[in-house]
Amino acid sequence: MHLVPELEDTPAASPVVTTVVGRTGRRRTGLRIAGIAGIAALALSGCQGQVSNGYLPPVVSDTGQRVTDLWIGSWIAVLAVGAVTWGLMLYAAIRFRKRKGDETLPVQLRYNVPMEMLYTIIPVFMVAVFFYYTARDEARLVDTSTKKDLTVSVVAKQWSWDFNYVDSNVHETGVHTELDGTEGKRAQMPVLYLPVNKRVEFVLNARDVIHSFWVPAFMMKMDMLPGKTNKFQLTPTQVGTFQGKCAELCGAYHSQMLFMVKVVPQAEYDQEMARLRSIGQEGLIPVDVSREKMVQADIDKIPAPARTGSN
Ligand SMILES: [Cu+2]
Repeated sequence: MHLVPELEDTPAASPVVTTVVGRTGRRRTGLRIAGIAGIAALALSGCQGQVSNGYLPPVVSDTGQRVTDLWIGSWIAVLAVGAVTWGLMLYAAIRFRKRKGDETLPVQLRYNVPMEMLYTIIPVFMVAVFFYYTARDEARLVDTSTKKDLTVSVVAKQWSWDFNYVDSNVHETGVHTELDGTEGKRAQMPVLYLPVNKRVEFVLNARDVIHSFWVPAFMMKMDMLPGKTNKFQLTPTQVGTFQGKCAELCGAYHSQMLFMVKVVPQAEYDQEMARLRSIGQEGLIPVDVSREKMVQADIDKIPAPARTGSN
């Protein structure tokens, strides 16, 4: 930055150099302004939500509000802590700044027991508060004791998804959709149908490596582990089409391990079940085609028709 005026002031610097430096400097400033404007525009336009919901997507499931509240509460807490910390830093920097002619050090606080206790107890207390609210909400989000209306056994595989509609005894099997820019590729993605306002239990398994079941709009995500069964329940409360994706790096085409979620009225859901039956996708794809051997306790968690073989 200091280079520009120095060069311009020095008679030895040739006019050519001066112009080049001047122009580059201007261009650099221009680029910087454009960059900042770009980032600001991106930040403003990229946000789906608003301050009131913490820039999260709108709530479309029964658990969404809980996640939003935890998120907003955490932000309020960290911003309050930040304001106090920045305030104290600023206060210390001004109050104890070096004054002209004053060569003495301010009072040095060393091994000050009350001070050290204070800055140990306060952070431990803050972490405890965060832990309490997180643990409380997580316990509710993974609670599967409520009566469910239907069960979907989701099986992840490199790099797609199988959906077993346990109660209707039909399945959807997805193949990896290679998104190469060709028109209509997205329409080939596997689609998970869910009836609106019905409590769904998702039973999650993986055939090969660790994947993660994630529907961003539901604000819920859970790991899918080979040889292990995970579960959670959720009620979609709004009709619509949402994106689903794998949220655990699982290999070369992890980023293309995508699916769509269609939350539809019960009648439309029943139609889809009938359609799957009519095209021969009756029955469930057993989890025993998985690479990993499972322990009995985890096999027991899988709805019976989708379990390993029948021995
Ligand atoms: Cu994956």
